[in-house]
Amino acid sequence: MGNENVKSGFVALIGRPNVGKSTLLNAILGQKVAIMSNKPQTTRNRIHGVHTDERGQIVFLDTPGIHKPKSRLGDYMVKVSMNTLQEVDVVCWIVDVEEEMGPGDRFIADVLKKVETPVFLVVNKIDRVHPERLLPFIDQFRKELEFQEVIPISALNGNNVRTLVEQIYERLPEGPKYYPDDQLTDHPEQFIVCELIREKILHKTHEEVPHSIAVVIEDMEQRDDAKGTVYVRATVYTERPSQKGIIIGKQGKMLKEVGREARQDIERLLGSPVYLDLWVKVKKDWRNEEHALRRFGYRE
Ligand code: GDP
Ligand code: MG
Ligand code: K
Repeated sequence: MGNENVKSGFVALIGRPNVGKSTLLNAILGQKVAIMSNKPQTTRNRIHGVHTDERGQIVFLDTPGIHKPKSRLGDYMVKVSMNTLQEVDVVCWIVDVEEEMGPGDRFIADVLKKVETPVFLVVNKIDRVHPERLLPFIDQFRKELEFQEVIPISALNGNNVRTLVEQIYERLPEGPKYYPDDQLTDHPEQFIVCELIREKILHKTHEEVPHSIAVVIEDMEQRDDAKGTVYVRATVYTERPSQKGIIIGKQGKMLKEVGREARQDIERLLGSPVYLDLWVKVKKDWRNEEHALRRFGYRE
């Protein structure tokens, strides 16, 4: 994997339903992502897809939890999403130029006020309105929040999408590609599998373990059996023995439940039976050295 002079990072896409998030991703990445977006909502911080070219790599994350919570679970989801928003390099807030700003948008603005990540306002569907309506529309949002960039686009006809990608690269740090060039768009599964396992742990332990725990896929292959079982061996890295203890639980009960729930989600994702071999290890101080990579399940 060439790491020289390339940039890489994470971008969260947020916005109300139907503003054109999927259309935009397809415009950026081609049809490859469609597989992802059609999957049932199995994870709260899904990866949508990965853009790779000579400039580097952008990993797009979806954070569906960013809307007004109606339940404690919703509360939890906002929290998880906020953590993601805090950790990514750029947040793209996509809005539909034909939709007036509403309470949902104000809620998103309030959430974004609390994170330090640069926010781009991406004004979509500009093919639908007269250009003179654009500025007053943008001003409503500017009153609520400060944006690093405001980028009007049409995801449908591709207008200005290239500029958006350029502006994203401007904000990314130098860093290694998280996936091999050829592998990622075709095999984003490993990454999602990591996130599914991580999510189950955070959820089941009620956040007694930090969000920074890392899940690494050691091995993932389809077996030659009649059902095409996928064998997954994954290691959960924690910083302290106490965290390891919590994740394993009394007589391994917690780990068993995490494994079962994660396996069910992975089966749904892959459409085949899964054998999940899950391990927990303590690795002191990995956060400092390897935080950026391990955090999102990257493995050299
Ligand atoms: P999502 O729910 O945010 O993922 O939104 P979708 O990508 O599914 O788009 C919702 C609808 O808006 C679809 O019918 C799209 O074809 C349409 N759409 C998305 N982007 C544009 C655009 O730039 N212009 C127009 N006219 N329609 C768009
Ligand atoms: Mg969508
Ligand atoms: K980051």
